[in-house]
Amino acid sequence: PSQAATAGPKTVIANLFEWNWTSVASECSAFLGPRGYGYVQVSPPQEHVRGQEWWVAYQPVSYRIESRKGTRAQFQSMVSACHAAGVKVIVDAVVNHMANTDKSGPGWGGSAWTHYDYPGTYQTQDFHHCGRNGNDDIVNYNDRYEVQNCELANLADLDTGATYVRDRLAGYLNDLLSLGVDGFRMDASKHMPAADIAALKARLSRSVYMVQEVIYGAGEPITPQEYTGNGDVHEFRYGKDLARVFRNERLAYLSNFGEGWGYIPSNVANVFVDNHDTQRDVPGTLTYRDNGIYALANAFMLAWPYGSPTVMSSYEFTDRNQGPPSDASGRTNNSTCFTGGWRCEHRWQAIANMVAFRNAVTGTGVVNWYDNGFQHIAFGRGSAGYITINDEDFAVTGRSYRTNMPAGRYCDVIHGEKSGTTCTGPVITVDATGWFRTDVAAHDAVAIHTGARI
Ligand code: LM2
Ligand code: CA
Repeated sequence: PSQAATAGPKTVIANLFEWNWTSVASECSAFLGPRGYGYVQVSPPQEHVRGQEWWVAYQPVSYRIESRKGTRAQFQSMVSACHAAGVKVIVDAVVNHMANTDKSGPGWGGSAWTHYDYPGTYQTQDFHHCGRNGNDDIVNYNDRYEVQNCELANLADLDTGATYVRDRLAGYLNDLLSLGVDGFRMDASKHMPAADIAALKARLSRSVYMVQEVIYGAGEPITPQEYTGNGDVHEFRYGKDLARVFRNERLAYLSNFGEGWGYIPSNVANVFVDNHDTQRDVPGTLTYRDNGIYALANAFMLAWPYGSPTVMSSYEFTDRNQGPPSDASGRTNNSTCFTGGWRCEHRWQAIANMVAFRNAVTGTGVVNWYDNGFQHIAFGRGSAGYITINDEDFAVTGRSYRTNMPAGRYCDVIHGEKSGTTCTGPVITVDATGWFRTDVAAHDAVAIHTGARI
């Protein structure tokens, strides 16, 4: 059954972490487009060091579009397939650095390289050599110069202030734009001055969506706010605080979640419950391993009008370095959802159907907030949608909820798919005064919106 993508701009991003290009192409037409996702974010496409670990992708050795995830031709047809399905493509752009000394050449596609020497691309003078800490590594995050000029995990740090380096990086980004790419997730943005990113942006052949990775750190001199002039910024506090609220505090506290919590302005914030780093490295992060609670947190994110949301899609791992399921020669396997380790959170019913909810409620504010003081909350979005989330250990029964929605019969999209005039799950009836009555099981939710009226 298909949940038709509804009115409103499609702004939700699906992060298909480490998926190969052929699989991304299929997913755009089979699922992301039809369900209303606006963007797919893909892992770094440039040539990288060899190795099984996922993080080889974050060690560029050349700007050939040739990686474990596929060839340039496969990348190109992926972009075309996604566009045909109405899905834009965001590339994870690694521009702060090249490789480190863990691995040695040649790269995935055969390019020769050694530390600080990438023949035809960069030589030693194109890198910062910050002269700190004995090995040029970043140690002190309270020192702006060090964070931006020394080496992140020993990765050769590009002199992004230099004209040659800026031109070369813009050449890479413009090559991607020539292949039809729509946006960039700027990796390690905190490690580059905002002005250096602005200089890259000014060299782009057309305007694109940009989201910068600047991890908020309490008391640090480099802040997410100083990058908002270039475009969106990941608001890392959102997923961290949301996990704490779900695990240890009260959902009732979420009534002013967002700017009220000191975050960057909503219109420049990109948010997520987890990303590829936090799911591995930040204790307490909500991930696919939390199953139903993870789904509830994502449903809340998609229903709540702060920032633009990214839905993570993961493969299972037991070791933080473990790469994606791959064949004997190291090429990433096709992603077959729910088997072979591919968890496909973006397809979970309670998450996927809330994408259409978000599209349907675009431009509306929160109305009719309710909470019980603890783990049961409910709110509407204008006259277009309503959700109630019950994270108590007990069911909430016999309650009625007040919406601003038109009277009618709606499919509960947390548990059902609208198919024509029927719903495969519970049907919710909103009466002439806007009220509806429903039970909500423990650790569950009920959501309705005008795109799923039956
Ligand atoms: C990022 N954002 O700023 C990415 O989101 C993050 O995933 C990247 O780290 C990082 N910056 C660099 O692009 C990953 C991974 C690291 C890995 C690096 C480079 O989290 O563990 O570092 O990619 O491949 C690896 C080893 C690490 C070692 C390092 C240098 O895992 O143990 O540290 O190489 O040898 C000494
Ligand atoms: Ca840097």
